[in-house]
Amino acid sequence: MIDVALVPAELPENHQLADQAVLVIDVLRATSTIVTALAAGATSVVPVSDPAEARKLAEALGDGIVMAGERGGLPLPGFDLGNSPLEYTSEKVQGKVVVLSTTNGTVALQRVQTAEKVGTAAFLNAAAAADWAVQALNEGLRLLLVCAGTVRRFSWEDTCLAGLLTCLIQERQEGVTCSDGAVAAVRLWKGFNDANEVFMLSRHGKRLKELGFGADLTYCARTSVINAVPELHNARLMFAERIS
Ligand code: 3SL
Ligand code: MG
Repeated sequence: MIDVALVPAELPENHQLADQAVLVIDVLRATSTIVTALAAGATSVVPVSDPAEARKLAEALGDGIVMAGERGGLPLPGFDLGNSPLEYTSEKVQGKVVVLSTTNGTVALQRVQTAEKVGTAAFLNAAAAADWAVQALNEGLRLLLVCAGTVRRFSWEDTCLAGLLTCLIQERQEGVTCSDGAVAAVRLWKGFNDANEVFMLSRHGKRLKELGFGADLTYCARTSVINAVPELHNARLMFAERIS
């Protein structure tokens, strides 16, 4: 079955996700940034919820670290990069470990660490994420798509991607059933032609535009252009094929 948590509050209280494969979705912008950083050659991305924790971890890890993240959409003081995926060029992140702290996306990632498998999805890697999900289902795992939401509230764009992923998974695997959350996500997604249209109605999309990040929306709307899935291993996200 494909299940969708429309907000992280739907996750089990005790965080027990042992028999599940979880795809975390924060289209605007954490999971778009994560997949972009790895595609640009970062060796891993370490998601942390708290900026102070990010500073401590970066100190402990030593050289080759990029401290990154946002609060209120804006770069954190003293950090090397913000949370705009367009900042993550190979000049800045190639061969580096990115320690990333964001308001919603990295917090959701920390809440699902007990799952058997954890990956991240964005429109950018939608087709690869659907393949990853089908493989997990074939391994006998239950599948949960977790929408990171915006400050604990429902997020339009994350739910639309959950809908697209559900459609792509069903195209690849016959007979997969859906929870009510997954059905709702599909209905929502089917009302749009593409991610650009989704972002035009999204409250957080509008906010990012006001903050001057309109180009991020155009970039994050690109669909299935990165053919890889960041996967969590030992608290670090790496592309699955780079994990030995
Ligand atoms: O909340 C998050 O994880 C961020 O992606 C939010 S923002 O788009 O950088 O404002
Ligand atoms: Mg978001």
